[in-house]
Amino acid sequence: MTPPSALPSFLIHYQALVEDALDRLVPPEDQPPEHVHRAMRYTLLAPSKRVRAALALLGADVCGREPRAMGVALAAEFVHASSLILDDLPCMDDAQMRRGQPASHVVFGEATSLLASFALLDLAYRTLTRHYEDHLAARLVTLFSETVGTDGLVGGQADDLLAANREITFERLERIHRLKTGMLFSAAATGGALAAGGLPAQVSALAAYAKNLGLAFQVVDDLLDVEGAESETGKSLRRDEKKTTFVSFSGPLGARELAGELCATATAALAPFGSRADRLRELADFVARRTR
Ligand code: GRG
Repeated sequence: MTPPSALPSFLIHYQALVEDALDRLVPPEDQPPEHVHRAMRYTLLAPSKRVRAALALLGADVCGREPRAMGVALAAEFVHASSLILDDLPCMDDAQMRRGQPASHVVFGEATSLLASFALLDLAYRTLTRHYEDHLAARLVTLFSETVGTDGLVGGQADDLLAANREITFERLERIHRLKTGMLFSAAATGGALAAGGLPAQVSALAAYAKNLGLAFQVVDDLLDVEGAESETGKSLRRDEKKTTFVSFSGPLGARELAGELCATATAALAPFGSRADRLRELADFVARRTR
């Protein structure tokens, strides 16, 4: 049987493809401002599962045109890296480790980390406008801006910070993580489908899949915070003691069950694609069982 931590082979293939393209898009370390470029490359190119890029490529694949999604895949990874740098700052989660190495602010300081984060976000939008024809680029830029803004990652993070040291309802907890994690999963998958010329029904099916998968991903993240090993996850753990999490709400068994249910809801949305969506099903299976 495959060990739970094993990455699906398509994910390993996508990692190499995506990391090579990201590497070529970020200015080299010896180009001024060197320290900002170093910080950008440090977090962006560190080991990552590249799940969001995979969602974009697979979203386009089920619509029949996988290569069209590379711009969306890269934009999703730029946004994600930008958000990780911010999330780890002392004024946010104050985390010391990320992607198997000291967090950006620990190495480069807060000012450089903030600049690197903004510059990565800028590259996300620039990549979309350079990869796609005007009409599609405008649609994708709008999608990503709605994903990042106060109805997306920023909104989720803001409420997550307000909720620290407080008991919150399950509905509020779910909303925070739908915004913080689910929105970018959904933007990646639906953006990939839009880039591939997917039909509205295909885009909606992928949105339903990705938003449930995103929430399942976060539930498992909460489980890993309690049960995981820092050597495997590569990031600071046991950081959630002051937070309401899916584990503090439902206990480890309840959280595991919830993750399984969300993955089942996610994969049910793939029915219209038939066997063409098997790799998206495999990704959901990996998310439910992951240990990193
Ligand atoms: C302006 C971009 C921007 C964001 C501002 C800071 C912030 C608002 C939001 C934080 C969003 C965030 C970091 C959510 C956590 C999502 C999550 C589960 C991260 C871990 O993802 P993995 O495991 O990481 O896919 P790797 O390293 O494998 O890519």
